[in-house]
Amino acid sequence: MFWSTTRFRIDLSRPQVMGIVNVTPDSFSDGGQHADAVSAQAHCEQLLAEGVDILDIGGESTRPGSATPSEVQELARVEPVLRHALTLGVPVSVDTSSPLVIRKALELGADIINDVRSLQRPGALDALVDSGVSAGVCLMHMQGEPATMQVAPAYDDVAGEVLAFLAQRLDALRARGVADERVVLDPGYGFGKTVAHNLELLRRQRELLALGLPLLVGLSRKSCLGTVTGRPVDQRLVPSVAAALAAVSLGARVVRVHDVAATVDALKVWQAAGLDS
Ligand code: 7PJ
Repeated sequence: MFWSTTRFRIDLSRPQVMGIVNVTPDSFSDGGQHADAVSAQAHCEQLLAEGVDILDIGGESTRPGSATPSEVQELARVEPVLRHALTLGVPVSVDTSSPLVIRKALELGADIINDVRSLQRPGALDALVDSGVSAGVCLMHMQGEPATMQVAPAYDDVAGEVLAFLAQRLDALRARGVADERVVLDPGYGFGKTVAHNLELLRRQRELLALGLPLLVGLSRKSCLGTVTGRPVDQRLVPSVAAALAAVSLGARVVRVHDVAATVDALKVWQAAGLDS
């Protein structure tokens, strides 16, 4: 199984580690943006040294309760880091829902658009299609919007509803000529889901393979791991690696993580044992 992107046809027969690069400037410090771009560029190199397969650059914090930056602000954060990342020889993904950022990222040569809103913002799917670039896409399920999604998440059948949503978004992309080989699907752990929803979704994750597309999973440091272990966010390395292995053993082909070195090590053991999804 392969993931077809702008410059790379990514071989998913080995589980891939997508490393998270957040570019969220310190709003309290003037000129912090430049400093943040430089440190994010250094972070890309650090992740590369740790064995990352794909870099994922994001300028919008989608943590629960967070405010959305303007598109221009988001682009200013992402662009210098994206330019640098594109020189490093690995596929580069941009974590964005903004039509402006999608358009500009594809102009610059980004390999993948990773959108937690599944290209539902007005103009987002147009920006992808009109670019003429055969970039990869990650479609993710979210109930609600980041500002309010954790207030009262509700489902009758969490796995069934996530699957139905992803199927509907996949159809929307197919209708615009986006080939299936460019698309991966993501259950969206933590996005409008209680801890019980997340755990049920993980247990039933294989049901999401029904569409025949690869799964990408992000559980790294998420609050459900904090609830299960009682650990604050800076002590969730072990829970995150355990979650990544669980996700891969339940069919995920890409794991989106903060702790690249530890995840790469864990997956080496999983692979050496000849285990498969
Ligand atoms: C995800 C994401 C995820 C995908 C974020 C965080 C919140 N993109 N962007 N999947 N999470 N595809 O990392 O805690 O789970 S931002």
